[in-house]
Amino acid sequence: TEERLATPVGTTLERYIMRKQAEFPYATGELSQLLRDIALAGKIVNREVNRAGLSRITGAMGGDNVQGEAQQKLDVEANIRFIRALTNGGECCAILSEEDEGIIQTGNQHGKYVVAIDPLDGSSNIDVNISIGTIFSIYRRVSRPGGPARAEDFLQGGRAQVAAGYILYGSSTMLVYTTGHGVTGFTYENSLGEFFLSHPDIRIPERGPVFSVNEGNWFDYPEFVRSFLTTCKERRLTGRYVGSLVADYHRNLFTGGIYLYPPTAAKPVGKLRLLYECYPLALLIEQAGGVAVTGADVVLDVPPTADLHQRAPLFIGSAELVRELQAAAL
Ligand code: P6P
Repeated sequence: TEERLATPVGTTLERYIMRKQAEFPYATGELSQLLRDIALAGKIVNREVNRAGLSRITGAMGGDNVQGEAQQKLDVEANIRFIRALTNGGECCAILSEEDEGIIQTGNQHGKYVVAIDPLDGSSNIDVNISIGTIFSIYRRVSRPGGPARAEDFLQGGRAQVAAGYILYGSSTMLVYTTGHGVTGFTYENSLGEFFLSHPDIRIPERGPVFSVNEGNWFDYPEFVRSFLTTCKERRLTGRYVGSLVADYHRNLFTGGIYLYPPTAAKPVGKLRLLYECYPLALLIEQAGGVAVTGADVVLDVPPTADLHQRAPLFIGSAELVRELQAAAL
């Protein structure tokens, strides 16, 4: 019966993955293993993030860590942790990271998947103890197995993603992801070192009370953005802008609302990266019943260019609000 199949809240990520894999007989377990590898790196980064302030206080910054490596900036450290976990896990043949210009070959040349990742978005928030996040996007490779991955593996377009998600290092640490069958949230229990199922089926409200934008750029925004925001204020919506994409996105996912990173004269295609910020968050929001556009166009339908680090404007959140903005952009 439906109840029997429903996965009880409190299940560990491990048990959840195994149960879901059983529902897809053709699944051969590689994607499951890849998600485990990402969760492992998330646990390690979570520990580093929680210690960051202390390591600064204890003067450890600039010293050597346990591997005798120089203490790294946290975003560089996170990058190393995800690369190491994805390399050791064996399922990922290459990584595109916000921290590295080119594709990172892991050496797993028979790995079926590639991962595009922003290891620690919003790292400028670390120094002021604001929540930060990891954003990841997974594709099945299309280049010849047994050889190195190629740019084309990462340039398949947003709808070719087989999975996407984020880890939010906030008041609690959460892993939220989709494999195309809805959005699931797990909360990390530090004392046990486990992610537990806490939000089995996340759906964003059709409309919501929040708009998230940097109003400091007001006079640089296109007219359609200013008129949309003026309407939000006339409706007495609430302005909430953390300045950390994953934190703003995650709050709006639960309260309903819209996050905006518009184009400006200085940033004609905005600031956020298409492959490892806009595409994965857009897949998640569509799976949760929301909408993501770059203005007139739906994010997941925007074709990638050859620039692996290309940027795109982003308007994302509750369907009613985003569609209203999209209509203003047309
Ligand atoms: P601005 C952080 O640098 C980031 O990439 C996102 O996490 C955040 O939403 C945005 O940029 C903030 O940018 O220009 O408003 O400071």
